[in-house]
Amino acid sequence: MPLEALRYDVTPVGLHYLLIHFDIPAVDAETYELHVGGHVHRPLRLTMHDIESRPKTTFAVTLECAGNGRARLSPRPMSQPWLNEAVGNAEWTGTPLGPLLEEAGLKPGAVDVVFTGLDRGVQGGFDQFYERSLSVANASRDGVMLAYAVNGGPLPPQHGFPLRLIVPGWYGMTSVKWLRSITVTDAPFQGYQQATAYHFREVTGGPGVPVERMRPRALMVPPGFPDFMSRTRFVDPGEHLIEGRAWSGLASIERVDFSADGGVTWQPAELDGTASPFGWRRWTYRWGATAGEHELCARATDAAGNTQPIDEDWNAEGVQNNAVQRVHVVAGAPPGSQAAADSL
Ligand SMILES: Nc1nc2c(c(=O)[nH]1)N[C@H]1C(S)=C(S)[C@@H](COP(=O)(O)O)O[C@H]1N2
Ligand SMILES: [Mo]
Repeated sequence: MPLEALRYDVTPVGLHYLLIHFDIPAVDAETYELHVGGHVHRPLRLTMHDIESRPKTTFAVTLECAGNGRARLSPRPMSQPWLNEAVGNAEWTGTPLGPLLEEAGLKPGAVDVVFTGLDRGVQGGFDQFYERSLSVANASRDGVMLAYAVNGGPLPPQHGFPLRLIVPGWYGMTSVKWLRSITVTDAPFQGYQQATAYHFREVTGGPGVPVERMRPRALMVPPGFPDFMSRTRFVDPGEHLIEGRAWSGLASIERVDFSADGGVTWQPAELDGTASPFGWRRWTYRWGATAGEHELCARATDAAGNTQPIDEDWNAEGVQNNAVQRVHVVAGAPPGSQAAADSL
């Protein structure tokens, strides 16, 4: 998502980020069936008509890829080289998952709920369908839904047509697209995307800690205009309204701080309210730009006291890097401009 799209509370679908491990599968909605089975009393087969006839819910959810910020790590882990743009806040419509699991009737001893996609590929030496799991307790939480619409329109192919999981608060890999089946297990799920990938490992090959909820992050709309190659931004000296969004999957956002000197000194930004408990919050800061170079930073803190590190937390997969954003800005005339020529 281009960072200027942080200006929209609801991210237009074409500006929302995308992460697709393999290929977008071909699906015929007419013959599509979702299979719910495994360790349940009543396995279900649901058509899209069955699913769309169930109770319906709509709310905005901030989705962020666990690899957001990866390209800032050095040495850079080999995977999608995101800077800060792997985020979006769309309005998803679907049916809550909890009641559907109740209807299927979990058998005693149910442990995990496995969500399997229709997309197949090879990763880490394994031929697989993309699949991830949640514990029964996490799968049954409020907000977890099977979504078939986004921003009031049908789900487009790239976002999981005809049906995807949405898990608010968790990094994006949890929200399995192109759902084929939901399988309840009586033993912990050990699939590749669950047990091997998506771990925070301080050393390559270490056991690591599973990646789950989004760490807090604030991002700003980069002010002014960019230099094509260096991405340095130019603004006029004077007052600028800096705006951005902040979110955390661990607790609600409590404060955002702004720095114009690379994180040496911080000032509190103003926070707007939020329409969705699962969506990002807008923040603003009135910055008085003096002529010269500045490094603008924003830092979010949530109600549980989690905040963003100033420097990157290196790890082998390059996940959960929520180090503060840095935007290099020159207040004054850019080289080669009429204003620069006039001042000679
Ligand atoms: N079936 C399937 N689901 C998937 C993926 C995938 O490759 N296949 N990618 C995951 C990852 S890593 C992320 S970050 C989100 C991205 O969702 P989006 O493309 O709708 O923004 O989808 C998740 N769900
Ligand atoms: Mo992701």
